[in-house]
Amino acid sequence: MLNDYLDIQPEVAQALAAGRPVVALESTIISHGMPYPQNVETARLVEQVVRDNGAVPATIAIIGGRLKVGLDEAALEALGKGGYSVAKCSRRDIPFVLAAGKMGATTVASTMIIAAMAGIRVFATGGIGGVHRGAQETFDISADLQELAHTDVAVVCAGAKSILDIGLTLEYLETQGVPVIGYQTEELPAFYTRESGFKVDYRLDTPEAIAEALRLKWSLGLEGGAVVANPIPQEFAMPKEAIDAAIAQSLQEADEQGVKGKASTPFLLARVCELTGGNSLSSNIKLVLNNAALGARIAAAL
Ligand code: PSU
Ligand code: MN
Repeated sequence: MLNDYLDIQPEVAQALAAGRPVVALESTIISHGMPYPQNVETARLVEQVVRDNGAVPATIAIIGGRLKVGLDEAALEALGKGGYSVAKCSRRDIPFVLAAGKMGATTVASTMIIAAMAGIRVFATGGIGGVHRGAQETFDISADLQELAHTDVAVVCAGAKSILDIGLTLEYLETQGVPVIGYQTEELPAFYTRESGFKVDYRLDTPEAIAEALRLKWSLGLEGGAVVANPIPQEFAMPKEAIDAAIAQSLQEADEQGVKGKASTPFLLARVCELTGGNSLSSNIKLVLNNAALGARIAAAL
């Protein structure tokens, strides 16, 4: 059993045993999603926001041959400082990173897997992986989508970045039976912006309504997760033209440099961040905090 490799921090284990709300958090966003030291500062802040909203945070990573659910200061620092030297770990990578005793930053997919093992149902992050633009040729479709199809964890995010093909991502989720819920919105947000031009499946306006939908889904035996899309607060949103231009340039550079496979998403995220200066980073931090708060309230309502 993989559970033999699971280390649940005492505070998290106690909360789970007592039925108190817990929110899972991922570590790829720390190691690969933001520069140091803002990544570590954000990881700490996110945990604090989860607490402020009545839940216990459980940041997930692979460290020293163990699946860690709940990290201490030193672990957050190591993941943040390690940056790209920390292995990006999705579903397929888990056993190899474990066996090697290496440090692994968990993506949405692998964080969902480990959260589910621990009994955590709600997970908050920035953005999910999806169907990449040009996937008709490259077949680049994130393992996150397949995980959402099968693993019973709701993922609170700010939608999908338009480094992805948002329309195809929604089609894939529909095929896989993954509901996309808009929190107080009918439109799927596109991470840095509140609009994407695409509709969500269901708009729900309270954490309680979202919790009730999830409870029903799972009690009916409808396995799999859900996407809870929470738009970035208006005051932190980026101008669409600036972000679109940066994304277009990043995609072109990735193509010219032949970047593909698991390197693709981190490359695009880093380039968009560089090209938009610090602006996109501060928007990114704000939206993650916003998602952490909603995640905690949904977990409390569950
Ligand atoms: N999108 C973001 N920020 C991120 C990621 C995606 O806006 O940090 C990370 C998440 O960890 C996600 C992973 O699970 O990238 C997806 O990578 P891939 O496309 O290789 O599956
Ligand atoms: Mn990919």
